[in-house]
Amino acid sequence: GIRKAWWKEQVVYQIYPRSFKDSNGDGMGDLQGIIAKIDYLDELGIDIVWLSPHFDSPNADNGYDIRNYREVMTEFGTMADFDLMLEKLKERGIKLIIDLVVNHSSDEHAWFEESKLSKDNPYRDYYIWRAEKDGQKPNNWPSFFGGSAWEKDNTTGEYYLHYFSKKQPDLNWENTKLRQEVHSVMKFWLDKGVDGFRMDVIPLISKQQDFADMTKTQLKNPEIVYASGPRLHEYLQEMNSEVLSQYDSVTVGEAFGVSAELMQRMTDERRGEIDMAFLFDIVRIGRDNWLQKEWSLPELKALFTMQSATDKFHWPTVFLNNHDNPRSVSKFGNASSKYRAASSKLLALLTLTQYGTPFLYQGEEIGMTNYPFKSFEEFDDIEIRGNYGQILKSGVQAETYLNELNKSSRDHSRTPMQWTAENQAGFTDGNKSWLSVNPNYTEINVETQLGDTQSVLHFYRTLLKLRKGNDDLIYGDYFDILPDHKEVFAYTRTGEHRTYLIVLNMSEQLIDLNLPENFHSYDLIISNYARKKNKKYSVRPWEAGLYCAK
Ligand code: TEU
Ligand code: CA
Repeated sequence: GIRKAWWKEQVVYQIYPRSFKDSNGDGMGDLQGIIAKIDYLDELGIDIVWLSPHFDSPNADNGYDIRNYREVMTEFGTMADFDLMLEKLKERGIKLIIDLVVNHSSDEHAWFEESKLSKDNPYRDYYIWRAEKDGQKPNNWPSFFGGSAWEKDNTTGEYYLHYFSKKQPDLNWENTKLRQEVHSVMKFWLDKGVDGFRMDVIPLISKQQDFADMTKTQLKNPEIVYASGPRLHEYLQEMNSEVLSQYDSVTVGEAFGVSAELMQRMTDERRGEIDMAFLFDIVRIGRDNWLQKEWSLPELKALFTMQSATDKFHWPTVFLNNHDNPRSVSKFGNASSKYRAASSKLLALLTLTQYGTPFLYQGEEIGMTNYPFKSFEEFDDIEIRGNYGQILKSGVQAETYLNELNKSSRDHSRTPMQWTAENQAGFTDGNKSWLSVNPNYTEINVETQLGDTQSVLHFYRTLLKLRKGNDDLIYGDYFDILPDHKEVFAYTRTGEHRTYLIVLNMSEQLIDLNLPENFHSYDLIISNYARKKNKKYSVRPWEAGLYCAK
């Protein structure tokens, strides 16, 4: 059978600190804000917090550009605040994993400031420098945030590589010294007591050493080329034996640009690399860059089946949200006032009964929705600011682009957490927030939902309780019983003791389901509809039910 592990049985909650809770009225979330909400997290029932970057940073990409890996971002507080937060989390038995962003650093990192001084500086090889080629950039590689992945630095006249913004130069993992620095940063935090890492764009760390131009096809998805460097597995194995194997920790890699096959190699327990990975296939279904196209339920189901069909040496993650993607209720559910609550609960049931470790994202537990962006000025994201000009120049109408961003932008998930119906949603005591609060905060907020036992928040709490320690739901076999149904997602989880049946109507239609005989005697455990119905398996709009065999 499957090897049991604490991180397979627990539920992770991602905090994007700048948008979680502001404690000092400056409009930006901070660590004291998190501390103030630990009771809330405890009562919600999550087990592990994943904290998006809290390190010293000039914030070109909201902390995903680190200036000092051993210091706390001034805006978020001090190391003493961090230590206190960790201690308070531990008191409640909540674990903490932090973001390891080591494909690149900030261009303001001391290593980079040294590196650019001269070609023979001892830190030169901490980054990737190349000379001009025939008066041109070293190759045609693009940056995800617009333009070329190469930036010329005038001090030496050479170019440095940056897959993301030019404020995020890529680190040179070919250099043993650099790898040792990373290991030592990891030990620094593990020794403080953190329980592991979420590894930012980890498959990108090993670079194709021929630095060959990409073909036209490759240029459409450069991440595939970037993620298939020759030494990735070697680096991960080294990191594991030098650092991770010496701690009881958990690691989850962001598998950007990675095929299911490559992911299997990274997370195979026998290989000693990382524990889990985030595949993008589900969260980005129908996405083509900033375009959000139509997708079908059978396609989505096939992805869940694929994830769960791994052998006993792999363990998947389950998530529908994070700080890089729109709000799940707006993408997978129905954010209209009529169905928002029901469909948010349906997605809760989906996320918490699938095969794999669930990762929730702040605000998901109250059904926060996408933000209604009306103009480009309202966006903060460097990805949009960097690509905007190029996209419009290519002939795309501004209106079309804005329309698509209203479905796909990363900023949807970055608006402040909605705590109360008061000014600024109770996120800050000040008069403004770094990114606007979603205008629906008077309706969607924690305070209101705490007082309503039928709320989305209470549904999450109930499910989290139900899942805790339930080996059948956690380790049980996954089976999709209606893979081709276009509206209903129905599957079973069969463990040693029990079989659970999950029936999710992902449409606004009333549907008469013909489920096989053997399911007819199942008992309803939990549903997002209060009223019972006469016919057991007819499913109402966005109805979600968890059933169990007698
Ligand atoms: O994300 C990488 C990633 O997969 C995408 O967000 C990517 O930036 C974009 O969609 C490409 O079109 C990680 C972090 O989660 C993200 O917040 C950072 O901006 C990025 O790496 C750089 O560190
Ligand atoms: Ca603050």
